[in-house]
Amino acid sequence: MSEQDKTRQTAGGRLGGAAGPGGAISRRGFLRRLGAIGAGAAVFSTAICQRARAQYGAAAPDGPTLEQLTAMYTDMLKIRMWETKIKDLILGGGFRGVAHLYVGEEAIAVGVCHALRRDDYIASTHRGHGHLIAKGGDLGRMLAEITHKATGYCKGYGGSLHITDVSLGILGMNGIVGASHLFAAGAAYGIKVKGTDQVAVSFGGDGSIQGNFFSSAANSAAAWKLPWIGVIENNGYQIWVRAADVYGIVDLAQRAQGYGIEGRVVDGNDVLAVHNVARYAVAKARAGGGPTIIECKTYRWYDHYGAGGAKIGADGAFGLGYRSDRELRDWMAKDPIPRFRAFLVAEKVLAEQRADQIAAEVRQAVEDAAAFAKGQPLPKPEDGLMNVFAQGAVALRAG
Ligand SMILES: Cc1ncc(C[n+]2csc(CCOP(=O)(O)OP(=O)(O)O)c2C)c(N)n1
Repeated sequence: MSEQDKTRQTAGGRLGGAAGPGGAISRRGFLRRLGAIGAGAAVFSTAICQRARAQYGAAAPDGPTLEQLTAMYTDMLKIRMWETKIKDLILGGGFRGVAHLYVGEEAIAVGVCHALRRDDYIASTHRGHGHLIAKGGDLGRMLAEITHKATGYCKGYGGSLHITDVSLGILGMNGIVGASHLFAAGAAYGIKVKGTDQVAVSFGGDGSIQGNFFSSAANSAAAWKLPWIGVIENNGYQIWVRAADVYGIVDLAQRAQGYGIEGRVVDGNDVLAVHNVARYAVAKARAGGGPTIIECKTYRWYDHYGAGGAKIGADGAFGLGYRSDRELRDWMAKDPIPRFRAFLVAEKVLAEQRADQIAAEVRQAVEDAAAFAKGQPLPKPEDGLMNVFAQGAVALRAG
């Protein structure tokens, strides 16, 4: 038995003291923590354990290591601070194009992507910066891309909506609502044909399950037992339309049943709850158990999109009237980041001082990314056709 295992056994789920960096959070500790978050009391009880099992099913017996927990916290901060920088650029008026901000939903991207390997695939949405950062996307190249610089991910031609890094398994952001599901199901079909144990995950909003893309993806994944995981980020709105006004069901994961797929509903503002159910779905898919659909309940803090030059209260900025301040404030009080930090500190995974230090390091990394992007050149107009056709397929003509 390793020292780490011994610590886990003797600590009986308590992460403090004996468990050092690299140690693992025990299942008991994890389940106790689910209760602590839910009931506001750090008391482990069999009832909590049973409820958690009922909710999350056959989750992996061991939770994430302390290093993984710290990395998850770091990535949540990266998403929050990087996107806050974009928001500031938008409101500052110096931003060209549009960006759909993910602030408030960080726990989903991080909970899911930290259950994946580098060679697993994700297919993302218009609101995808968070997914990309959680899968390892480079903050500087992403910022260069969304400010249309030549060294950005798409050489400055794609902007926010098309950032892709196949070397990290990122099949791209996508402005076509629902298409992500089809991309990932296609990748999952490829995995099945190749016979590897990779998985493919699609993210999509509550609006993404309305159409043919989702239906084709889910139906094919069920029929062929593909290693596909469809993550529905239910933030309650499709632009200004309330999900509650256009669905006859409350839990969108119920749709899974109609395809013969297992559906799960999880608190999308609880990174460990998301992570636990994602780990379960990934392990199942790797073992040939087929697809899972996971609905994560969450909320986006900012309006549907931000556009350069827009003013507060106008379309393309923040503070429109389609939702109440009260609703927004209630959800902001459920901010997934302080919630996770409080857990990490209470469980002695991080000291307050170390948590502050991580925040300072991330803030600096975002400033460095912004300085990098600012200093990069714009694409040359004469290079415009270079990335349109396969090289040599169409001869370039002068004049
Ligand atoms: C196929 C398609 N139909 C319509 C649109 C216009 N559109 C852009 S975002 C959006 C709403 C998406 O809502 P949801 O899927 O819930 O994601 P969220 O923006 O809430 O993250 C719509 C209808 C589109 N981009 N693609």
